[in-house]
Order: sequence, then C-alpha cells, then structure tokens
Amino acid sequence: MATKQQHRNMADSAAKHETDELYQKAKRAKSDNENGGGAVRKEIECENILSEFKTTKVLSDSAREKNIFIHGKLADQDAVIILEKTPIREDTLAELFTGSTLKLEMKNDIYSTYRLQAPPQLNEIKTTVVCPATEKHIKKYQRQESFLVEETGADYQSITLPYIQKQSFSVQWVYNILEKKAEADRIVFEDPDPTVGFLLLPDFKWDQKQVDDLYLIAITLQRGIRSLRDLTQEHLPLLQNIFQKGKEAILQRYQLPASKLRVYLHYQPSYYHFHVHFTKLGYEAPGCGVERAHLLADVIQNLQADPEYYKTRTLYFPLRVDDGLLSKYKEAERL
Ligand code: M7G
Repeated sequence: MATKQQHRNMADSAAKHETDELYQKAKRAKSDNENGGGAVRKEIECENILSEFKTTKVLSDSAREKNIFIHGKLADQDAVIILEKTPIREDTLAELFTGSTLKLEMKNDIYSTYRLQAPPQLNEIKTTVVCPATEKHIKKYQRQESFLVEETGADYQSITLPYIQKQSFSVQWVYNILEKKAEADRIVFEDPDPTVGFLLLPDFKWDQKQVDDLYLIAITLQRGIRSLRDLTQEHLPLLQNIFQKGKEAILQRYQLPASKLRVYLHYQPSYYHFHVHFTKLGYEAPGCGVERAHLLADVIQNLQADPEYYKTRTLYFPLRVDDGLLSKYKEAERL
C-alpha cells in the first residue's frame, strides 16, 4: 500500500500540467484487495472529473472489444477518454446471480433472453484519461488505414531517426515511474542495477482484476536505448536479465508460468524509452501482431548470432495514413 508521501509525489508530478487540480482531488479509499485470479487490485476514490467532459468526436469504437475512444474537452483542454467494459470474473458470479435484477426480453420454448442489471460494483467501466492530449495522441487513437513500411538500416538513419528525435511522444510518464513519482505502489518487481536493472509494473491497459488479460511492462533504468534499432550485443545481459527476472516475478506474483507468457518489444514503439511487454498468451493485446511485435527470445538469439543484427536488418512496421513518419517515407520515395 502506498504512503501518503507517495501520493503527494504523484500529485506533485502531475502539477506540471495545467489540469492538475483534476488529479489532486484523488484520494485513497481502499487498497490491496486480493482476488481469485491472484492479481492485486488497487482503488483510489476520486471526484467525477468526467462530469464536465464535452465530446468532440468518437475516434473509434468496437462492439466486439466493447470499447470506445473519444476526443473531447475537459476543463477547456483537449482530452482523450477510453472507455472499456471489463471481462466478467468467475469469482464474482455468485454475487452477480444473487445481487442482480433480471428483466425478461423474450421466452420461446426452452430459450429465453434477459437484461441483467448487475450491482454497481460488478458493472464497472475501465476508464483511461489522457489530458491534456496532444494532436499525436488524438491521431494514435483514431481508427485509420495503415501501410506497411520497409525500413533498411540506412532508412532508419536518414528518415526514421531524425523524425523520432523531433516528433516522438514525451516519456515524462516513464521518468515519473523510474523516479517513483508515479505508480510506485504498482511496482511488481525492481532490479536496481544501473546497467541491467528495470522496473516491472502493470501496463495501464490492464485493470489487474483477472490474469486472463495480464499485461505488464518492464522499463529499463538505462535511459539511452530508444528502441530495437539501438540494441547490440552489449545489451544482451540487460535483455536476458529482463527476460529471466520478469518471468520469475510474474510466476511468483500471478502464478503464471513462462509457457503462458508472450514477451515482446514493439517496433516502432510509441514511447522511445526501452521497454518490454509481458502479456498472457492467448490474450490478443493491441499490437501483438507479427507486423509490430518482436519476441524477446528471438531478439536475444538474433543478437547472439550477429551483434549488429538490428543495425543492419530491414525491419517492417505499419504506419497509419496520417502519421508524419509515413509522409517522410513518401517524400523519400520509399513507399
Ligand atoms: P509502446 O510499444 O511504446 O506503445 O508501449 P503502444 O502504446 O503503442 O503499445 C508503451 C506501453 O506503455 C503501452 O502498452 C501503454 O499502454 C503503456 N503505457 C503508456 N502510458 C502513458 C502509461 C502509463 O502512464 N503508465 C503505465 N503503467 N503504462 C503506460
């Protein structure tokens, strides 16, 4: 459980933003509820900052995924809000059946359908707020056509690298985690070694209520590594350390063995501070397709076979139609 000081630190870091008062209202109500899946759940009670939210546009939505991405204004600032219905948990079924009201829709022979109104605590919507959101955030969440780009080592140097040096998302949230100014109470494992060390914590896509959609990220303490392209043989101890200790920590905390995990990097990532994704095998996490995900085990083997593998190989990745990097590839007649 986090101390009052840790919460004050979280609020201090958010204070850099004009929307701070929204975050400062947050106060802890309860924490550390164990659930049947072995995942740890933390809860912070806060005022409903969304009551003031004004929708500008639905960026994308999915009936199958049961989520919606909305652009709008929050206290006169651009914001993106992501609403997502959460999975139904086995350990809540008894409460769901006894505590709900049922409305009959139709009955025919042995078949009947109902609308079940669950008790509020079993009817939550996972909500993510990005505020103030930049133009790049709004584009990131907008459904768009994508194109596969072919990037040689030379293209990386002449097209991609100059672009990401100027245009990439801020990694302030990563530094807040590394400096324990945010999410300190969520850290699952920490190796403090300055060269091979990392922090392992839940990705903010995961609500930690069930292990079925487990999603953690390992963030390196080293700050210089931007992405897969920067990796050479000298990073093997770091990669092996993350792979080994990350898997051990997940086994210990969530009772999930390595054979149930998908451990991978994104290329291109959204945030150019080196990190590794740990998701449960079988959970189709966004970005786990072959055009973007690189298994850490493969990365390690490739670097063992060729220390310069990721400096020289052609890498493929999708870019959305209005991504500025795509325009650079078009200008260079590489697409
Ligand atoms: P990525 O491959 O750089 O980009 O992964 P992606 O978002 O396109 O996948 C960064 C990962 O960090 C993603 O899985 C995000 O969900 C996660 N993430 C992003 N932010 C801003 C936060 C945050 O503030 N806290 C946590 N815990 N995870 C975050």
